[in-house]
Amino acid sequence: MDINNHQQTETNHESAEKAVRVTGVRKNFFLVSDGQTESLTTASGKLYRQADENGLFPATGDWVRLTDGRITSVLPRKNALSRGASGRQGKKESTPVRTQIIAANLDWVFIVCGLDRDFNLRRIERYLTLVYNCGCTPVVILSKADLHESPEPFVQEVEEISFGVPVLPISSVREDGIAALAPYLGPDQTVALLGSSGAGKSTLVNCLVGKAVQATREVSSHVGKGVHTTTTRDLIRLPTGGALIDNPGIREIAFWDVDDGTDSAFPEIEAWAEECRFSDCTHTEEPGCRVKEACRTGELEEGRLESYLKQKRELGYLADRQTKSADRIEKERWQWVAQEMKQMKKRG
Ligand SMILES: Nc1nc2c(ncn2[C@@H]2O[C@H](COP(=O)(O)OP(=O)(O)OP(=O)(O)O)[C@@H](O)[C@H]2O)c(=O)[nH]1
Ligand SMILES: [Mg+2]
Ligand SMILES: [Zn+2]
Repeated sequence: MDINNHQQTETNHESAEKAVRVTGVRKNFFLVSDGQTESLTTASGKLYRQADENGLFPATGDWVRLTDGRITSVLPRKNALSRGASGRQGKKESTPVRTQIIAANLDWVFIVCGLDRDFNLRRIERYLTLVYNCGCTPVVILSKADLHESPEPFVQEVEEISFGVPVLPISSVREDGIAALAPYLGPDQTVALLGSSGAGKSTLVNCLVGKAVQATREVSSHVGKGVHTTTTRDLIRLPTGGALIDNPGIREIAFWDVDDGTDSAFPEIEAWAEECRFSDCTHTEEPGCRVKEACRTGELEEGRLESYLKQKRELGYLADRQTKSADRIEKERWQWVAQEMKQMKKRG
């Protein structure tokens, strides 16, 4: 999206208004860019109060309206990558109850997975579901390909579970496979990086920018896990004109958005499920279950079915819990969008 298309200036009032993009969120302030310069700003009290109700609080990647240099509203999002907030309610409950926006207005989400101890098909499945549920488009990036003679076997394994999603092996340290990322990084494209700590997200950012703009740190050698080096979500401009949003490593993938059935990380299981004898088959012990049959014949791996059933249980639970408030939020959002359109028309 070209920032100039979004520029809305108002001259007939004393207040100066314009649209800018949020490039970073800190505790008490925001970084915003008008395409030329980045500056620090705060949000109006009204925006904070409204955010308590509609949950629409500026996130990295958001387009926002600045009035007299302060953020007064968030423009409608094309999409948003979100996850259940890991904040606990009370002591014992760790169920996510509030969405936490990772990044907004994305053309692609790079699921970054290292070809070291980070490599895990079940985790990639969970990331794919998360990305689909948020209405975003995934690309799987297998980083640290230089650790192997050939990354090809890994690519094949991931392709078998990702159904048409591009799977690209890269090495940021050797700059191998980087050219294949170009189609996703053109001007006006925004990509968010998602993955566990230590997967190599920030190293990839630095490689694409051509200098060390993000801090990186070695993975702990005894547990093989990252040390949570990146702590903020920042939008970084690339020389190609594209934008990359680097994120902190994800600790656990909790689902939030309710699956609307548009895209699924398990299309083959869902196709077999159509052939089960019972339409509400749970694929556990019912007779005439085509999915279980696929496990017996070796068409489907038991581990993948377990992964599918686990995700289903989580999503089903969340759906019950959220339907009401989600409907309300959606209604409010559309009222707001309609208002917004009217205003924009007025201004010409
Ligand atoms: N061999 C090899 N190591 C890599 C590659 N990319 C990253 N690494 C190493 O992996 C470690 C972690 O990289 P980071 O870029 O800090 O990982 P991150 O995903 O940003 O981690 P968090 O910020 O903690 O979420 C560093 O020691 C990097 O040098 C690669 O392509 N090959
Ligand atoms: Mg990092
Ligand atoms: Zn079944």
